[in-house]
Amino acid sequence: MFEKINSLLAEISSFSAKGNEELELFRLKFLSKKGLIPELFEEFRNIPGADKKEIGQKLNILKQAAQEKYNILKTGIHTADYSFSAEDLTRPAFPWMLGSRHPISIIRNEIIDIFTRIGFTVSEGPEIEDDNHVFTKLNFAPEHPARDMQDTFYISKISPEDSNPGDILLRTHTSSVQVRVMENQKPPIRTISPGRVFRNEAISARAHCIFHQVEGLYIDENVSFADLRQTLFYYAREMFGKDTKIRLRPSYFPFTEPSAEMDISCSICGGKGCNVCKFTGWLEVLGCGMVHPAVLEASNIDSHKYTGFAFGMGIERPAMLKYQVNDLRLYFENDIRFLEQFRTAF
Ligand code: 2NM
Repeated sequence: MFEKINSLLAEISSFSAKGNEELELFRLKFLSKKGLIPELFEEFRNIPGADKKEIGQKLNILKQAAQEKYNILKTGIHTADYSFSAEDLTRPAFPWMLGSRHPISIIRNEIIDIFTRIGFTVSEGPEIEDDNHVFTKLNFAPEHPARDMQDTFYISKISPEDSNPGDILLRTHTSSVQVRVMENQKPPIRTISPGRVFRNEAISARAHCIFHQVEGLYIDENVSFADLRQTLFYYAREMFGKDTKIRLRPSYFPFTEPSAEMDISCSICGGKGCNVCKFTGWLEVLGCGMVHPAVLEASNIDSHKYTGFAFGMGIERPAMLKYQVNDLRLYFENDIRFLEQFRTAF
């Protein structure tokens, strides 16, 4: 019996398991009810009294060794699985933090997507501009109030009264990009220009000195106000939902004639009247009109052959509507707690 116990002890101490299956076979062989160790305890009953004490001690040592081996291998296999996956160099790093787009970029990309689907290109231009591209070629009169230093950030201006075309300023709208497109391309022109614009305004929850615009321009032979209306109707339905209604109200801009402002039926209450639409059922979303012949001629486009429409809209306001943001300043502070709430497509 001594020899038997010793050889089992040797077998147990040199045993190692490659996986849970081998370990289970070990348990069945030594420790289970019908295993070798309970069997030895059964034999032990018939051992003569003189040897009983020593063999009993030895048996207990054997049982302990088997149980300890089993416990160690059980946890060991668990750790071994862990380290295997930790050493798998094809695994991505963990935790894998996904970034998020800025809400202004999400809306801008949606607008770009809607217009590129119907053949518009995207054009960009400088944020630092000259007086010519921002005002003069867009039919702003020399004394137009938008040129005033109280509205426009001038980088160099010879004198506040002097609207010298050489004056350098921060663009107040992205129409300046479209002037550059008209100077450099021949009709047909179908383009939108998204970008940052700058106006000298006091910063508050509802106004900021930097904001974002998308302007659109379509020039060809026989472009009509009906084309303008249907294009913007398409845009409104894609952007705000297929049941959206539009209405056009007469307005005035120096660069378009006639000019209009477009309202959509309130996307919050569906036109019934609520806080957001101030109980009118309508929300103002953009300005538009037929490009003024003087604007076409200023960039050498024959206004007798070609007509066009143009429109301009801010991005901040629809983004505030869509995401229920009540303070414009959040868009510019880049607080991570704000930005990480916009994990979405685009
Ligand atoms: C608006 C409203 C109406 C506009 C005009 C032009 C250009 F360059 F063709 F003359 N671009 N964008 C325009 C027209 C912008 O924003 C409220």
